[in-house]
Amino acid sequence: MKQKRILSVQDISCFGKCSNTVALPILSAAGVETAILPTALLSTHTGGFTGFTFLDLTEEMRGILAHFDRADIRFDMLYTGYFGSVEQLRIVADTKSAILRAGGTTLVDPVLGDGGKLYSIYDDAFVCAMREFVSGADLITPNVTEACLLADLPYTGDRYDHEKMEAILSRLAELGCRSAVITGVHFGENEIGIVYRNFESGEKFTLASARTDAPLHGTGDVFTSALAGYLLAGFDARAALTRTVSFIAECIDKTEGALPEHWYGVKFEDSLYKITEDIRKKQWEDALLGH
Ligand code: PXL
Repeated sequence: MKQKRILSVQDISCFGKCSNTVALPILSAAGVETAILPTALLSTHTGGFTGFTFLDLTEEMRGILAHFDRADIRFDMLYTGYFGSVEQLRIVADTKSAILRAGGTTLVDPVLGDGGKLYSIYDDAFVCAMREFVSGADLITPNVTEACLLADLPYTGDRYDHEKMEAILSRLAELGCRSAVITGVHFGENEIGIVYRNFESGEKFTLASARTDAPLHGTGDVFTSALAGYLLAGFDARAALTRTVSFIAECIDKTEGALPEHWYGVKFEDSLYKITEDIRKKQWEDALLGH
């Protein structure tokens, strides 16, 4: 299979393990050629650090995308995460079709907030702009807070509630994305997982693993990066999500063993081998079956 190429559109937080500093190693472990379009440069992420620096890169983004276009650089997947402004969402929406190769897909992690709260740099106008941005996305990966914000429904906690989840999903379908994975859903006391729905085919399932009590910053970024890697390797949604959930569970286990020093993010490095192994195994199987 020809090597896949992805564009990861999110900030660079120099320290703290999120956004592009986790997307690059995880996607590389998945064998994907990874380019970045940084939205901002921060000294650290904003989840628990104070006094961080923040350089907005909106103008640079225009220049980088224009250069990609002149140089005919195109991608198999556009993967977006943390944006700095509504204007940045517009810049990427406007160039989306030009930078994707034929058959290219869009994976949007609609980073807005967590624990029922909007992240400090965002406001209602940004949430409205994100609702528009997810329209036409092949897959979105909101956590429960973000799903409620997109659906314009009140956040009542991360606990799974069938009626509430159906209401959220039907609003997400109305926004025009093709499929959604809602992450960080609590199934009972001891399980955490995801709810998947494909709005076109109707495919749906939930997956869960043992629950941890430590809400770790950047878990969503590690999750979506691993998922992008598995999808680009050719796994279908269920197979990709099953492996992603198991990868995250191992990463979180390792992080918990390193608390409290490692409070700022997910300790994913020791588990990267799992992604490489899963993908190698699939390649061998596909080669044997003559795919
Ligand atoms: O993980 C999402 C994220 C990404 N980038 C920055 C953040 C956050 C969440 O707080 O602060 C800079």
